[in-house]
Amino acid sequence: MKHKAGFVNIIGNPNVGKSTLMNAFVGEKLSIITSKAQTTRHRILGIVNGDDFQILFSDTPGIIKPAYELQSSMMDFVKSAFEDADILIYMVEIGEKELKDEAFFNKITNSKIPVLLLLNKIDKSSQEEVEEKILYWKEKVPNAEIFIISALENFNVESVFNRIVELLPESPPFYPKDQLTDKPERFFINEAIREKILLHYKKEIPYAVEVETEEFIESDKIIRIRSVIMVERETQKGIIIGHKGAALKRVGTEARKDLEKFFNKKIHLELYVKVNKNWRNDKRQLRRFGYNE
Ligand SMILES: Nc1nc2c(ncn2[C@@H]2O[C@H](COP(=O)(O)OP(=O)(O)OP(=O)(O)O)[C@@H](O)[C@H]2O)c(=O)[nH]1
Ligand SMILES: [Mg+2]
Repeated sequence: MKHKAGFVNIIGNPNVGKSTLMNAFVGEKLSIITSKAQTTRHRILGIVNGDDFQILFSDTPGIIKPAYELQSSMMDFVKSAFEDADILIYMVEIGEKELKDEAFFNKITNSKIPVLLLLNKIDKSSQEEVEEKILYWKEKVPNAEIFIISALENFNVESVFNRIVELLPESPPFYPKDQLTDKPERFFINEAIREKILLHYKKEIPYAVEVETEEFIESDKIIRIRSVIMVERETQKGIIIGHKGAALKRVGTEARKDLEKFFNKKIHLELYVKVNKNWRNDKRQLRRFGYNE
């Protein structure tokens, strides 16, 4: 049998469920998920291997109009996902309209490659509403094949997967067949910590935070990790730490539990907080944090 392989890139507005879908396809928690917009900041590869196929899923940040350098870098990841896709997944959720960004939306409607439009979160919706939305999207994106899904409840995800396998071009694998992602271990540590910050802090705090792992020492029984949580202002540092350090402790405990599952090993996690003024607009620092293609 001929081998198939290709890039299947998931794009759409913030918070529609792109990361939930990629994790469902891969069967691992590669991408963090929260109810806040702009949870995903990077392009994250999730690889699914079969005997005669390899699918390279890319989760990408939700499409926004960038207001600062970090967000511009996030949109560069989206652009790159348009460039190398063999199949595009355009995800929308029940109740939303087309992308506000016209240039990106035109790229979808003028796409030369197959577009699968996934209408997600149908678990939140009535049959009539779903039918009405299908008609709406057929007219807006006539070149797309439409699927209704619930990424959260794993409804119809398998039909989409089977269709992807049919559409994959013939190609040898791009990555070793036992590889799951292109990101290093430290990336997933940073993300696990950032997820807890998105979950537990309000307003601008999560958007002012970047996490960097400075130490990762693995022995037989335990992994020792030291990570720094960077914020933009002194007041934010106080909020992250909380009264007698309780808030920071909670982040550490919850992230450690997730990481113990992810690495399947005991973890010792040390966290500290540092002010790093204006990192979100500093191109040199953003590069160091991995915000470049
Ligand atoms: N009810 C319902 N909720 C869903 C579904 N899929 C995702 N969600 C929820 O929607 C929220 C956003 O999910 P994510 O997967 O983080 O969305 P995203 O598109 O990756 O978001 P960004 O990374 O911020 O662009 C989370 O609270 C999910 O639990 C679904 O099928 N049904
Ligand atoms: Mg996401």
